[in-house]
Amino acid sequence: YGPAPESATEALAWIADRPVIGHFINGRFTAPEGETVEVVNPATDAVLTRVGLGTATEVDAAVQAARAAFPKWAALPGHDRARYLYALARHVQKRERFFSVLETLDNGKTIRESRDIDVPLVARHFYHHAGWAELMADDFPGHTALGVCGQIIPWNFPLLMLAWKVAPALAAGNTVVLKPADLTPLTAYAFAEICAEIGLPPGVLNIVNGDGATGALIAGHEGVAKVAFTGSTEVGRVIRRQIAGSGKKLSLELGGKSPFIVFEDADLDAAVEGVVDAIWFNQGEVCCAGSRLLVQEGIAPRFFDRLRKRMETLRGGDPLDKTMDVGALVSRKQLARINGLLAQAEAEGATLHRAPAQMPAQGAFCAPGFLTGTAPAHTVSQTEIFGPIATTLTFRTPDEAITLANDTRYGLAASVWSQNIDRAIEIAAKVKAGVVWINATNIFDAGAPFGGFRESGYGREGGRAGMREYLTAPARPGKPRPDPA
Ligand code: TXE
Repeated sequence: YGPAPESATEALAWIADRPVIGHFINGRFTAPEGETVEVVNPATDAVLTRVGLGTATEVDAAVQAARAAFPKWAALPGHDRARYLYALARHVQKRERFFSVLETLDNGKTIRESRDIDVPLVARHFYHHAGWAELMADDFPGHTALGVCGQIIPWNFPLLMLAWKVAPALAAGNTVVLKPADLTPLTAYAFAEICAEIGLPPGVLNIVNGDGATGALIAGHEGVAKVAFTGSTEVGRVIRRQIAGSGKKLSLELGGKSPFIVFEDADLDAAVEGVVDAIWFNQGEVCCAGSRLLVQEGIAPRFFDRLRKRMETLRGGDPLDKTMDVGALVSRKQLARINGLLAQAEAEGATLHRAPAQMPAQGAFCAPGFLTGTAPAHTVSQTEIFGPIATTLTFRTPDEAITLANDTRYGLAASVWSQNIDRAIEIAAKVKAGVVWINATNIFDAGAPFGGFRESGYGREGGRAGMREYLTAPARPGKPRPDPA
């Protein structure tokens, strides 16, 4: 297919120069004192480099650095903090191509997505929050920053999740200790290099690499005032229990099983394209993926037919090839997990429709597809697959659609497709989800709050609501004191 893979020379040279990825503490890059693990390119199984697993001493050093930096950073006039955020945005933009390739090598996502979606959204997020830093004093009078924020992020959008966490925290005047996922530490490390380059004051952003154990050390550290986590519902639950009663502020952005509801009067071509974005984008490794297709009975056979035809045109393979629609999953472990769920679905009576495209044998590739013949009680209808496979159910009436849509322990996102806008709005209001898209899906904006209900977590990221997560409530004006005289 067409042009040669985008050159990865610069990113590969950068990686070759860093045989071990350590930490970024107090403005300095430190070699890991503990164990290191391999960082693998999931599209080729090649070992790219190694990454340190942060120890208690390293976490403590990072928290102490963040504490020391906090008073000065919080006291800076908003426009001074904004200047740093603008500089970060500009530097990411300037190195857009490098960051995109690095993300694709580390995560397996296609270069089209890292180049056209992840990295531009990262820059947008820093620009947007630079604006908040400037406006804070006027828009949040009496609010103050919290202190040190411990932020733990997953591997599906490594740099973008960093941006979602770091930009509002710094804009509000907090300092940060962030832990990337051990599977995908590269872009966060390159971002730390930008922080050093622009002269971000030491200690304002610290990055400690590591796995779950390092994450637990950060969440549990007594110097941390707020914990922000994106990841699995299981780990979210562990963190909530771990810090209960500590007085720490907590926001959790967890899993989902988001309904994608197609009514008979929908524009079917648009809805089919919607499914492409909902479940095949980023290999389905998206917390708000439209992973449960609910299709009105009268159009179901026609809709599934069109979907199958569209699926046949998807191209899967080398993520660095600009023409690819589907890249590799993040790891072979995720591939095995997904294959296990699919085998279980078939054992429970479901039929798996798979794109005929040949996926490379080497690497963590998973052909896109969807399941029919699934019932609401099937494991696969209730469990987050986190891969490019949608489950399907049919419904007859709008009420039935709402019941099915809400038949989940999650409540992150939903998408409603109908040309009857009154009906679409009515349904949207009845679906329990933090975000509902109408005739659209997976649209993100730095100014729009994102977050879930129920087991999808709580707290919002983005916009005004997202800023509030990083601020104390204003001191209540007390009753005027009686004049002692
Ligand atoms: O997630 P984990 P995993 C879902 C998705 C996926 C499943 C498993 O269904 O298949 O989770 O993925 C850190 N204290 N999502 O196991 O473990 C960990 O190091 C503190 C949905 O990779 O939740 C990483 O940085 N931190 C999700 C981060 O948590 C801990 C995105 C996420 O990893 C920790 C990712 C602990 N005890 C997976 N244990 C989404 N909402 O987008 C682990 N971590």
